[in-house]
Amino acid sequence: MTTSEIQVTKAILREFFEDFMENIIESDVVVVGAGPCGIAAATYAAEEGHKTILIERNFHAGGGMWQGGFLMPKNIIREPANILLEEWGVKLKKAEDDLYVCDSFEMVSKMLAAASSAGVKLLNSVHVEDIILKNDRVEGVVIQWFPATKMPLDMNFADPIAIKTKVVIDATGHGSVLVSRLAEQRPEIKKPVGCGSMWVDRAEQETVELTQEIYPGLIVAGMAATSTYGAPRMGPIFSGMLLGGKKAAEFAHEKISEITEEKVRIKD
Ligand code: 48F
Repeated sequence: MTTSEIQVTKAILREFFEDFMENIIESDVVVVGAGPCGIAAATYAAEEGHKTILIERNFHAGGGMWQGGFLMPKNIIREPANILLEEWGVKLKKAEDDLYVCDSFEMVSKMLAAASSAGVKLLNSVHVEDIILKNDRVEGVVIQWFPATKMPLDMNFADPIAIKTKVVIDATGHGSVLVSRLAEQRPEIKKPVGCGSMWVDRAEQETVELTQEIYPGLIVAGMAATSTYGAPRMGPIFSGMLLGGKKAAEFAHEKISEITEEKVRIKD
């Protein structure tokens, strides 16, 4: 049997466009940012049966997990977030008191494997540059190929496209990209202030507490929540991110149930 170049090209195009039309253009949950928080959020949302898209501007997913701390690829987790990682098959070694340590590449790869098994669709190399803000609700996001955003300004005439969803989760990390965009247009939403100085205990707890629906249709989670409200940074420890991601998925589930109930009520 011979394989032609055209067969390879056709297979890529057919699969990409079918997938995009069927699964991506309209979804239940869009998670922006594939760091620890975003991957956890997307996995739990998909496990609830929601059509879930995870968007990452880099070629690779994993965000801050790859570098561990001080560029040393060992990640620290504290109880009870170790249980989440153990469920995804990550090998953890007890470090100090309630702390565990694992290899960064194992944490990233096993979390991504869990996301994929749950049915999450990953759009990588895609930059989310805006939200769709209609009828006092976030209804989707505006996307562009990340390499296109790197073109020199005098050549950058590429318009983006949009995808629709029921709930958007801002898991973009320190930049709180979607909340920033919302704050530019809604005076009641304060501009993200950036995170405070390092304080592990408080930060780990507050990042989870601050994960919330900031506006109808938009949930802010993980480091994006910390930066939005000026809570302390946590440094190289990831439990708050995983627990924040889980909480964001629970909020998304509640919101989708409310939307579905509302639709049924209107129909009746
Ligand atoms: O930064 P990141 O890992 O955020 P997180 O999941 O976790 C924070 C920790 O890694 C670490 C920490 C210790 O716990 O403080 O910082 O909250 O992942 C954010 C991801 O979002 C992507 C970015 O490339 C990264 O992989 N991202 C950011 N802006 C956009 C984006 C955008 N506009 N469009 C698409 N992806």
